[in-house]
Amino acid sequence: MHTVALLSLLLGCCVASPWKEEPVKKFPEDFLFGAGSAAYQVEGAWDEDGKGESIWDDFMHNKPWLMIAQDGSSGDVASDSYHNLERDIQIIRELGLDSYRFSISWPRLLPSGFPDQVNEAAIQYYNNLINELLKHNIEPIVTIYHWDLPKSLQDLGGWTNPNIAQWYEDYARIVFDNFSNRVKLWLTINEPNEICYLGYGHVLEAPALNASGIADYLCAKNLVIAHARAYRLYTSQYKPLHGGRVGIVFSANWHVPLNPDSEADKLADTLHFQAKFGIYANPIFGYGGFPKEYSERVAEKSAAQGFPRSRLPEFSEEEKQFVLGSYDFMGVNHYTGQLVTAENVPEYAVPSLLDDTGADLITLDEWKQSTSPWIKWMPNSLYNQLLELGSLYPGVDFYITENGWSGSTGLVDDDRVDYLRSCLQQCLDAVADGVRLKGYYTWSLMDSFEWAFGYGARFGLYEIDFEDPKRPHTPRKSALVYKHIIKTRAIDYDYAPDSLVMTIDEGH
Ligand code: GBH
Repeated sequence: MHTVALLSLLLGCCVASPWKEEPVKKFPEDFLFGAGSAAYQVEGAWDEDGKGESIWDDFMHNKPWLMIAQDGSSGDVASDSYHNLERDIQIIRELGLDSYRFSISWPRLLPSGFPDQVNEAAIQYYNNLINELLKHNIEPIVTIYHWDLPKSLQDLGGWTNPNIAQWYEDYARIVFDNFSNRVKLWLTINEPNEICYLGYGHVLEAPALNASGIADYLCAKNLVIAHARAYRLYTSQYKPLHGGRVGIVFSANWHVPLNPDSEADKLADTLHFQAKFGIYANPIFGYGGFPKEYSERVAEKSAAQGFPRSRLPEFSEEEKQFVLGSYDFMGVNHYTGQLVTAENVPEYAVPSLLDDTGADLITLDEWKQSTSPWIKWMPNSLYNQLLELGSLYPGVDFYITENGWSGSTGLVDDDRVDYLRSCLQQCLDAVADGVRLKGYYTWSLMDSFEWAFGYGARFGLYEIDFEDPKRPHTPRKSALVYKHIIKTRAIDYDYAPDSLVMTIDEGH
C-alpha cells in the first residue's frame, strides 16, 4: 500500500493528516474494483426452465402504461445473460475486474416464492456463474434481492405484510445453503428506499401501489426486519463455517440545504434525508428504530390528519435490538445530489412521504444532464456523501455498490469517462480523509433493461445491441479506461486507448 494512504488510514478520520496536501494517487492493493448487474435487468428468460413470475414481469406485461419510456419494452429477454454466461465471463475478464456484482432472482430460485419447490435449473445457472468467476479469481458479491419479488408474495401484500420477514429469511436460507461455501460477500437488499417509496408509495416501480405515507412506511419496517433476519441467520449458521460478510445496499444521493443560513431549509434537508435514507439506515447502523425527528414529524402530521396513530409504525424494544447492528458493512449506491429547500414547496398529496418531509428538491441548470432525467452531475457529490456517511457511522466499512453515468448508444462515451474518473478521484480523496471505503462497483457492466426507463438509458461499459437476437456486445471507451485504472490502480487523466479493442490479459 502507498505510504501516504497507509498513514492517513492509520491516523483515522478524526485526526487531520499533515500529509494531506500531497494527494493520494493509488488505490490500496486490496481495494475491490468491480461492475454490477441485476437479475431482471440482464437475465431475460423470464419464463424459462421453471422460473416463476415476478412483480416486474407483471408490471411490464400488465401495466405497461406506467412505464416512463412508453416503448413497449420489457425485461423478457433483456441482455439475455441467462443464455450468455460465457459472454459475461469474457467481458468481466477483459476488464480485469477484481469483483463482479450480480443478483439472484427469487422467483427463478423459488418459483412459488416459498421453499416448497427449489428450481434446480436456477441453482445450476448461479453455480456456473459463481464457479466461472472463482476460476478466474474474480470475487462474487451477490445481491439476494434486487427488486424482483415473486408475484405470488405480492398477492399476499408483498413488503407491506409483516410475514415477509420470515419469507425472505426462508429464501435467504436456500441461497446460503447452496452458495455460501463459495460466495463470501453478500448484499441482502438493494435500495430499500426505491423498493418502498417508489414501488409502494408511487407508481414508478413495481408493484406500483401508489399509497405514499402509508405503504412505504409499512414496507420500511418489514424490510429492515427481513434484512436483520437474513443477517442473523448468516451470522449464526454460515459465518462460522465460511467466514463471509453481509451488508445491505442503500441509495444515498448528496443533499445540502439550498440556503445554508435558513433554519427551515436545514430542517427540510434533515427530514428529507431521514425519509429517504435514515428510516432504513438508522434502525441498522444508527441508534435503533426510525430517526427521532422524523418519527415525531410523521406522528404530528398523522394526528392532525385524523389518523388514530402514527402512519410510521413503531419498533418494539425487542425488534429494535434485533435489527440494530445487523451489518458487517454498508453498500452505497450513489449517482447524484440535490439542494433541499422548505420554500415554495409544491402541494404534495396528503398523506405522503414528501408532504411529511415538507421539502422540495432543486438541481442547477449548470450541472451536466445525463440521459436519465434524475441524474445530473453535481460536483463532488460522491466525496461529500462519503464524508457524511463516514462521520455518521464511524468505524463502518463502505463499498460503493453502484455509481455510473447514463448515455445513449455509441462507443465513444467521453462523458462517462469523465464521470468515472471524477468519481474514482472522489473515492481516493475520501479514503485519504479516513473513510473506510473498501471497493467500488461501476454501474453497469453492460447495457441492460433500465426498469421504467426501458432500453433508452445506457449505463454499460459494454454496449449491447438489443435489436439483434444474439445480443452482441461491444466495448465502449469507458471500458478501456476503467481497465487501465484497475490495472494501474491509479487514475491517469492522459490515458487514451489507441483502439476500442479489448482482449483478456494474461493471468485473468
Ligand atoms: C439504481 O437505482 C438501481 O439499483 C439499478 O438497478 C439501476 O439500473 C440504476 O439505478 C440505474 O438506473 O425519475 O422520478 O422516475 C438508482 C435509484 C432509480 C432513483 C430511478 C431514481 C427514478 C426516479 N434511482 N429513480 S424518477
